[in-house]
Amino acid sequence: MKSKWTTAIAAAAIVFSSYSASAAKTVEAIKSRGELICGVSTGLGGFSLPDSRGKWTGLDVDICKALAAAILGSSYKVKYIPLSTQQRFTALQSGEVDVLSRNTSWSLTRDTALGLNFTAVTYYDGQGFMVPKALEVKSAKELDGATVCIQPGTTSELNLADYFRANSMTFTPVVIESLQELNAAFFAGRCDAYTTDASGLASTRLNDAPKGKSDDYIILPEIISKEPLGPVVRHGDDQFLDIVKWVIFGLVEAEEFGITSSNVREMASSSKNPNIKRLLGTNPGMGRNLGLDEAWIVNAILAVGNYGEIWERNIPPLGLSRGLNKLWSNGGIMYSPPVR
Ligand SMILES: N[C@@H](CCC(=O)N[C@@H](CS)C(=O)NCC(=O)O)C(=O)O
Repeated sequence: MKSKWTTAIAAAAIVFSSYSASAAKTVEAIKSRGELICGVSTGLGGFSLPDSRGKWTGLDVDICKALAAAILGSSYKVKYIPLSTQQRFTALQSGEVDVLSRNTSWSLTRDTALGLNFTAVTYYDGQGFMVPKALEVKSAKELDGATVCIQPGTTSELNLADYFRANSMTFTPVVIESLQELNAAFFAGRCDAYTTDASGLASTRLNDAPKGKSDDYIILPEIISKEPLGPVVRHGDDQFLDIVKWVIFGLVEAEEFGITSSNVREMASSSKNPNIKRLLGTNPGMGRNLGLDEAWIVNAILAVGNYGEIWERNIPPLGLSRGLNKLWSNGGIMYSPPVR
């Protein structure tokens, strides 16, 4: 007769083997199609925006490129799928995209009930308000009775209601799913205020206000929430979750060690620092642990640079400073667990 333990171990083994069978699915699918499918926004300058020839740029896009470089050895092997606020989670759940890299805030409900896993934070943000200067409003506390432009299915929508309730104020939401239509409505004066992540406000003010009119709008000083933005994957694929998480950490770690797109090759061949040798695969093991080539992070850094380079290329043009997104060793909270 089988002991209780043998049965328990056999049951655990079945669970483990079926789990590991499905665990490699996303990476296998990416490798066999030769392309990473990345869900991005429909167009938010600094994060993900296509140019007239369909070339995507932005911080969220650079994360997709880094992932493709780490998994496939080329940052060009990415297909970008633009997704609205409402489409994004369904697209990920249904398998239409491998990863969602789209200014998406980490929250408990999204991380559990939606069947998704947040991987790491690529941008610590918070929600703010933008108003026309002509309104002469100086603080969000003066917005009682305002009409507020907002996209559905966002944390912004939920925080807005909480904030107004907590401050005993009322508002009328103008909810529009299409970003283009929402922006058009706001800049045509249909709303007194526009609310979303502070980064989104800066981007919208700069890129989407009518030509020459950016200065007619101001961003109010209040930040009413925490919005930790980062890539999201589906539940049930630990290897892919690990890869996305550690590629981001690896880019942050590279910044901490002073590894850049221009010196990474030299660092890989001549650095004596054991931390750098491990990260760059000169001392093998980390790539193997992730199920990737040992050059995983070298390829990612060559393609997009370290986290600081990604930041500098995309965010300062929006007029934003690094703030919380500075490295922990530099007064911020951007921090990678050890690569070892
Ligand atoms: N971080 C918030 C808001 C993110 C969000 O989607 N913001 C809008 C307004 S800036 C946006 O990016 N829209 C882009 C689009 O619809 O393509 C969330 O995850 O819910």
